[in-house]
Amino acid sequence: MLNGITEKIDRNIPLDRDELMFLYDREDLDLLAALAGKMRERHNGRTVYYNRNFHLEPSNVCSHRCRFCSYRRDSDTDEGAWTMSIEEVEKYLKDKYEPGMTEVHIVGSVNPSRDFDYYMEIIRTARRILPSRVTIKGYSAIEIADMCKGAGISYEQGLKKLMDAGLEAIPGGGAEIFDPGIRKLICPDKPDAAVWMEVHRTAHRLGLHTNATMLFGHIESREHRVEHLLALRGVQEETGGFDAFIPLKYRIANNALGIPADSGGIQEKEMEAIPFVEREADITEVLRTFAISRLALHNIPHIKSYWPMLGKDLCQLSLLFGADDIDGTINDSTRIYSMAGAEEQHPGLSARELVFMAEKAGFTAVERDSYYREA
Ligand code: V47
Repeated sequence: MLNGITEKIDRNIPLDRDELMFLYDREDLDLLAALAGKMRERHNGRTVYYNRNFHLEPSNVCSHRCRFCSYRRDSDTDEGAWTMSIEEVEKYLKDKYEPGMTEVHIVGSVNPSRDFDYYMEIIRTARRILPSRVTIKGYSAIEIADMCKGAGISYEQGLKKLMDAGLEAIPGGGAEIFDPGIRKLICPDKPDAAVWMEVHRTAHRLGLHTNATMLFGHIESREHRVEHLLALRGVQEETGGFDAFIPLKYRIANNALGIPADSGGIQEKEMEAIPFVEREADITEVLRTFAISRLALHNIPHIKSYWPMLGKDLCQLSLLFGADDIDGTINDSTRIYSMAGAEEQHPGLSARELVFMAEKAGFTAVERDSYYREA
């Protein structure tokens, strides 16, 4: 089977489910590195992309009870909850923006006390405050679906309004794992895969650039991951609108999925029978998953390795397993991953440090904008 697989990779023919599982289950990581390296080289040569960016997280109050999330709070009165007013958003943007930055990444949450206009006003404010070379990338497909539902408008109408306000790209969040059985166990009230995909299809039709993610290393199997990748590949075949795929390693701290069901009081009664996660994916599984992602998604140009989630070392190593993008400077502006136990409690790196990471791993660092043009 291996000869056939190598030939397909050389000829850019998509690998099928069995071939991907055959590779995933092999012991020899070095073979996966070599095959994924071949495909990354065809797409991106020896380039590693990075950008100068920061995040805006206007609220962590969210009506979805995703069991993997350490960040969400039920209501504004809970300890650790925050919701910014538009004035606070404006002040935050002015404080965090530094000359040379090219992207702001906005994470929405599904805050039941905020409506479509609040989320639209955030985008409008960002567009007003930030220079035009800063791309506004914001709101996951799930957040957009919920906002549109709340406003009683279609995804197309909602996206058009957000685009009029200044939205230019959509991040890849909310995809989690598409398999309905696993999805029900880890994020029971989140809209399903079909909703996530329909928002992205609509966005692509309207000309928005978007990314895709997969949350892995919890209770899903390798088969579930391969199915997820194949579903994304299918959407990409239809639309060609995904720029990058980001495999997100599940981090275990401070969330219900990482806590034993018998630890008492933390899990809701009806969730007692639900499996929990004892340990995070080890380094070999993470690298394997990067390689398989690169190989499965022959039609998505970039594989992003997100250092605030993985830590710098693992991020750097993943460049040898198919990743070609290490995201950005971040400027200590995201809390989702530090709250879930990621190594960097105040994630921020200088552009120099990102270049160093890429070059020490044997690649050429290129600063990009949100559309992978040289910045
Ligand atoms: O959908 C939440 C994940 C995602 C945990 O498009 C967790 O450039 C691990 O979408 N452990 C949101 N992961 C983040 C996201 C993203 C990140 C970086 C770049 C881009 C991009 C998009 O974060 C969620 C969920 O899958 N997440 N909690 C956790 N405990």
